[in-house]
Amino acid sequence: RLELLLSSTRTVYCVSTIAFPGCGKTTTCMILANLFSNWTHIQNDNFPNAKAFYTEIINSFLENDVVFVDRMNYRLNYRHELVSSISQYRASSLPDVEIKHVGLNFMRSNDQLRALEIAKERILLRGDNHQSVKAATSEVQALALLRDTAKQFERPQLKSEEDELPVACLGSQLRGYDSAYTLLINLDVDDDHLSLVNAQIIYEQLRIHFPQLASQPVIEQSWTAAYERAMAYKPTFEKK
Ligand code: IDP
Repeated sequence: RLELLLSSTRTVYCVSTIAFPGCGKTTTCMILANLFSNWTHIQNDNFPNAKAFYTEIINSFLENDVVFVDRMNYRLNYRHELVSSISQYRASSLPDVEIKHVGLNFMRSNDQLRALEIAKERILLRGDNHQSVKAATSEVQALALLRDTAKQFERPQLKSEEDELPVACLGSQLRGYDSAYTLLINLDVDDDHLSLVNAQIIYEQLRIHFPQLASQPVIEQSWTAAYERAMAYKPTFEKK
């Protein structure tokens, strides 16, 4: 009865990325958000400050069941800041919903080498076609950002001794602040794991863990259409 009394009207999913630039965060999140009208995607790079970013996330939960939150979150502290800011901001304006956090860790493997090569190629190819990383105008700066974020990257760690991260694990299996995730999905960035494959892995894991959320298999044509739209994306906002 207590459970009934305290039960929320709706569960929403805050699906946030953990990656360095060029891993395909934006593309992967966009592919998934393109599949359903009540799934959406919010990029930190489209907002001038944290208040605007978090306000948009909270507002998005009113009409969406899944909000992909696209930010690097490559350090444990940033992930903690995201989760705690969302709970602060929701307190003032969001009615009774339960927010579950799902992490998308693009660095499943300990070996960053191939992922870094791919990210570098993509960043250079993307050129100035990004809100803040302008690889055509200032290549040195763009590559320094990649190097610095990769160096400082704090991979989620299991509590148990084993080093290999499974494709999916529960927050209770993770160390420290990462235990705030209900589910962590671990992805690779390599020649076999381009953004479409990663989006499909994420969808499959959401289906396994939250069947009510992703109840139907997605047909091939829908994947292709969602992918093509995501790959054609060009940002319009300039972030200083
Ligand atoms: P990021 O958000 O992690 O920085 P994105 O902007 O999604 O990464 O991707 C970086 C660049 O690589 C973009 O120009 C994007 O179109 C391209 N890209 C992303 N995924 C793929 C892929 O699977 N194959 C080829 N190019 C991709």
